[in-house]
Amino acid sequence: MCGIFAYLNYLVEKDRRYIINTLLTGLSRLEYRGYDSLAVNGDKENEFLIFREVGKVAALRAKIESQSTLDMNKKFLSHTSMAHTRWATHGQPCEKNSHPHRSDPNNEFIVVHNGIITNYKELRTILEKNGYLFESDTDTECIAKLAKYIWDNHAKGSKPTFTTLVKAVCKELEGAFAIIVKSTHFPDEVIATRRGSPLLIGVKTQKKLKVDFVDVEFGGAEAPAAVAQPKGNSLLAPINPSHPPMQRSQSRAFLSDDGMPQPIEYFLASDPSAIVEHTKRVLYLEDGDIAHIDEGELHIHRLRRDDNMSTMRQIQTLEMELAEIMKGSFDHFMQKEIYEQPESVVNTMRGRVNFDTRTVTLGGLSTYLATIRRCRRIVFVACGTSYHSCIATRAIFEELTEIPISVELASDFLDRKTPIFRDDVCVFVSQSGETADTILALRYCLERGALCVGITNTVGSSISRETHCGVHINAGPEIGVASTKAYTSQFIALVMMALQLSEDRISKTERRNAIIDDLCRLPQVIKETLALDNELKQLSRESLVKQASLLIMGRGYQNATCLEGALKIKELSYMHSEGILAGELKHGPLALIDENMPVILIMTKDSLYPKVQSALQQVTARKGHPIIICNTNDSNIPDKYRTIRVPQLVDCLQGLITVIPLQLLSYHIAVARGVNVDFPRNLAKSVTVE
Ligand code: G6Q
Ligand code: GLU
Repeated sequence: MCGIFAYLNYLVEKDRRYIINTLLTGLSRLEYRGYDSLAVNGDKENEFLIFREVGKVAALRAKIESQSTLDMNKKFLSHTSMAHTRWATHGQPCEKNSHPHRSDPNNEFIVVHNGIITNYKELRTILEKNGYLFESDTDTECIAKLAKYIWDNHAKGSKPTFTTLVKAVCKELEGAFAIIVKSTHFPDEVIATRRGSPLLIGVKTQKKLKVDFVDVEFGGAEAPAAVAQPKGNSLLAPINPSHPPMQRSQSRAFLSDDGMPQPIEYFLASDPSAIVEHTKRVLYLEDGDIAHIDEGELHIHRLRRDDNMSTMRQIQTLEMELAEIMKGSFDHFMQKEIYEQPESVVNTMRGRVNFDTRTVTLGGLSTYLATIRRCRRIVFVACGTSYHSCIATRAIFEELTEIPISVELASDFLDRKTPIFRDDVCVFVSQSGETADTILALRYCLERGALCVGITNTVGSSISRETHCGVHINAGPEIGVASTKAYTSQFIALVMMALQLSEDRISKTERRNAIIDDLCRLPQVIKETLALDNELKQLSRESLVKQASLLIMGRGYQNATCLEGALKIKELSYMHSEGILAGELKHGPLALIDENMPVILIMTKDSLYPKVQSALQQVTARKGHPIIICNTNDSNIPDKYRTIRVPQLVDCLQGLITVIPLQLLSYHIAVARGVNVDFPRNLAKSVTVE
């Protein structure tokens, strides 16, 4: 999700100014990922100084520089420090929710974290029952408190090692995380571990490394179950004394010729963009790796041997320069975000869809479910792409909930002064959560007593704060102005909402199960669709880039795809494009069709397939020659048509797949036209004015 950075110097003297500047520069390389809050700590006789500021790195820098009592010239021969830029998922963007989070006022354990701990509520309940007082609203804080809980529950003389302690903590965590932990009990040591979120280690030495790998170490004390068992008595399984703490092997990679510790610096980060300017020698941690740095040595541990995982971590050389790394191997953020969709859809569903029990739990709605089920109607209000995600899911909402649904463009909704009543439920969908039209519509509905639900990608945004309840789509920061991964995550969040609302309807069970089963397939099916990229790049350059207009037609669940695809084409390539409901063709748009008008027709297998076939005949009868987006296994399409074949999903989810070729086509047309893809003219990422 966002940005972690840590810097460790061992036998390499640095003053506090250098250390803090290194941390701040590291954060600024990650800043594009988030904009929420930052915290930096510098050591002082084994006490941690923590600085926090909400907003850009510059604000944090200014805050630190204003600390007149801070001796920036103080030198440290060895030192460990860490920093974090937060993309809030749990808890408003504010100082108290900034990282690092601590176990207690003495900072016995402090943690920076990327990701989402999905069982944080359960952990927090247990820890609070045991007297651990929380200071923040984040999921992260339970990691620090859990570490102290485990530490406190081991008698003097049988305290766990740092590695064993963190292993015990990780065993209790569910969800995705990359964390870095420091402790006053283990001064100048650092533990870093990951599960589902990236984390890598840069190594910088004055002498050439002897070998280019680090052995993974196994065995040693099995991490104990650390907290309450289901029956609630929170017994701590003491670490079995017959299993002495893990043996420390030599990290051969970093010993100098005479076997003595050598001066070394480590840079830990969630993205190579924060490391590359210091060193190109990096080692990527794998899920489940527990990296322990102590006295200049790096040890990598694992809970247990994993047969299909290497027993060593190669030290690699980063080839890319900083500029490219910010976008990874992609040329634009939009392209990166299109390709992130197999992962972003997983994050949207993480901890919410249980594919085994086929249940959906949206914690943010739980206390309002009964009210929403009894409402008179559900009114969706949004703008642009977010509006299209509502159009895309309107039919499945109606089918599963049997509640009347209306979908409104915020500006028109306000212009009409649409009647809204106390027994209405109004759902506001907004990636930024700051769109002025949508906010004004929200306040209009609040004034009229409706229950207001927010679906946003930005915790702490105006819409997420002013609505009664809501769902965070967890798509991660979307930098490109043209919305792509936010669209598919909004789409999924709304489908999840419809699934949860209908879980009490036995008659819908079979349909719900089919949808949930296909949500499980989604990441792989998106990957397969992304594999069409080169074909689409060629198509855009051969047939579309020079066109003046492009019509995109479909109906039913694909109507929204046509609208969204047309918007992408317009806003990225400045080419006119229009999404047309195929059923409306004969009511006017058919007049536009001739042999020169480019048409894309979406004809995927669903109940409306025959009707879309007749639209195809109407178009071809006027010498139209449409490109057809159809399913891979569709053998009814005559060879004379250019097809874009995509995997089939259940009808109400198919739009998550058919939109991807249109995202890619719009991207390639824009690139071919030399448009600034990430920042198209006249547009802003968040339209905060009416
Ligand atoms: C589409 C654009 C734009 C956006 C709207 C609504 O690619 O990003 O249409 O969807 O401006 O923005 P929010 O979703 O942030 O309210
Ligand atoms: N879930 C944590 C929080 O909300 C970390 C979010 C992140 O990855 O920045 O603080």
